Amino acid sequence: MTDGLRVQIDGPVATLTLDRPESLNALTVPVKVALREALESIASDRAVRAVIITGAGRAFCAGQDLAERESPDAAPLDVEVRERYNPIIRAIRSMGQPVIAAVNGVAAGAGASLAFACDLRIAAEEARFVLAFGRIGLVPDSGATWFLPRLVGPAKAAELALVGDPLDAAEALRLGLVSKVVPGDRLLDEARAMAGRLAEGAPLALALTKEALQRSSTIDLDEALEGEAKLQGIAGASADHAEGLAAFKEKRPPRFSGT
Ligand code: T3D
Repeated sequence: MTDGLRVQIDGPVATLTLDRPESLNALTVPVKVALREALESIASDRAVRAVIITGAGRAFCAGQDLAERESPDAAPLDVEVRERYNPIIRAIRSMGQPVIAAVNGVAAGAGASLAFACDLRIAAEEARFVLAFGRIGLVPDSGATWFLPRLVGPAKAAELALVGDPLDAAEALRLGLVSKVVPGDRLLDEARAMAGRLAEGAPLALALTKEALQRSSTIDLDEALEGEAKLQGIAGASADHAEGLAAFKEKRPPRFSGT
């Protein structure tokens, strides 16, 4: 436990729990630093094969801690975004392991952005997403303007970002923003089950798949086809590919090593 963040490693699955329930897990400087450090440390830990991010109590995360902003020592907003928020988003996107947001309650402001940046989202029935930035005269940050149009389409993204009405879990499921909606008391079990399935996959292939999906947003079809060929060359030369083929022939589950 470090300053509002719990890090728990159970075999191949790391669970990061934002843990300041009294302020709906709002993000302070120590939490942001701890979250970034935890993600960077997990990224280089080959034993961890899937990551879950969730929140303690009734919220996932209410974004920037607005009380902290009143401190005379608070950094200018552009500096805070550049130096504290953006590295968290980059860490999630650049790590090879898949990251699941287990959205247990309200995800507001940069808390919503954090969920959008993850590879997969599972929501509790009581979860909701609020692009709360506009209500306090700010613009969506931490990747929200990049992720949201890609996740839900430009028209819905514009509505959510400009009007700012909450998006409930059922609507998030209908839009494809979340993969699954489950009762709150089942959320962590569901997230762990999904993380467990991911952890059984071939780590190199998963990391390369994540890379290809991410690049697809900014390249044309020809570049995507060539990129896939390159990545397939890497995956095809891996011990995990040989193991996958052997397991198929021997009609047994594969045991991937990540090499
Ligand atoms: O550095 C920078 O500033 C730049 C980066 C910005 C990134 C951002 O994230 S900007 C957006 C910041 N977040 C918000 O504006 C959200 C503010 N919160 C809300 O709008 C609402 O609390 C929610 C919609 C999230 C939930 O509403 P509700 O009715 O379920 O709960 P509540 O009663 O409003 O909040 C419960 C408690 O949490 C309350 O404290 P109290 O009165 O019981 O002592 C409330 O003050 C506290 N809380 C909620 N959000 C924050 C917070 N405390 C600090 N910071 C918060 N963001």
